[in-house]
Amino acid sequence: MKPPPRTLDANPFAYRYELPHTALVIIDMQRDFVEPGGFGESLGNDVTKLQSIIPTCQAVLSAWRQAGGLVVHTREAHAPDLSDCPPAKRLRGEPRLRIGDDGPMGRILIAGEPGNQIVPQLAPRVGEFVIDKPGKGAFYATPLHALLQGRGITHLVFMGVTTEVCVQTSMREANDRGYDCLLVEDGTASYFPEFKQATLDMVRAQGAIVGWTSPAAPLIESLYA
Ligand code: C5J
Repeated sequence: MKPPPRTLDANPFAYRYELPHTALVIIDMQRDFVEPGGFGESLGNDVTKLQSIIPTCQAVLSAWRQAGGLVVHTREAHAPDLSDCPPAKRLRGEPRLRIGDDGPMGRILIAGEPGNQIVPQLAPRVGEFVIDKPGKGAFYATPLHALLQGRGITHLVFMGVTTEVCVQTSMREANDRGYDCLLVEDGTASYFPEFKQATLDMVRAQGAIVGWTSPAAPLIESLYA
């Protein structure tokens, strides 16, 4: 028998989803962005802001796994020969530490390097999808859309970092492809709290123009309902 739809209190109004048609997408919870001693911190960012969401992400992930939902993890990752990294992307940003350079946890944003791995607290499990993406968005130059379409996924729940860069870009890409998206407010973070707040406001403005937002608690409650 088909499981009933689930509903939770969200902003700007209730979010309704069916678990078999919904995927949890965790964006770029990689050691280089989140951990002390990584790329993010070496650029002068306060990584405690990103670390603080790990327990919330763990709680949602655990409830999602228990409910049997599809899980997708992404990593911002380039090929070692940088063939998938446009020079414009590499040349912008901090000149002393560019994509492909040797950083504190291996080559910056290169697939397979220690800093490119997902933090151990949120490590992917067998059967979960891990998408390496060369862009900020999870759909650009990746098999994500085909994978989701193949599984009948119509709704996406987002968590991860950073809110205004890779999370927001991915959510906008998903919205344009027809997915109904929810962003977990306390499951996402930015090095710049004002950018996070602005993103939450932009996403849910004008009747959920990009999607919905909600704290983790009602989402978890809906999973256990
Ligand atoms: C992500 C970035 N993951 N800020 N990357 O947001 O460059």
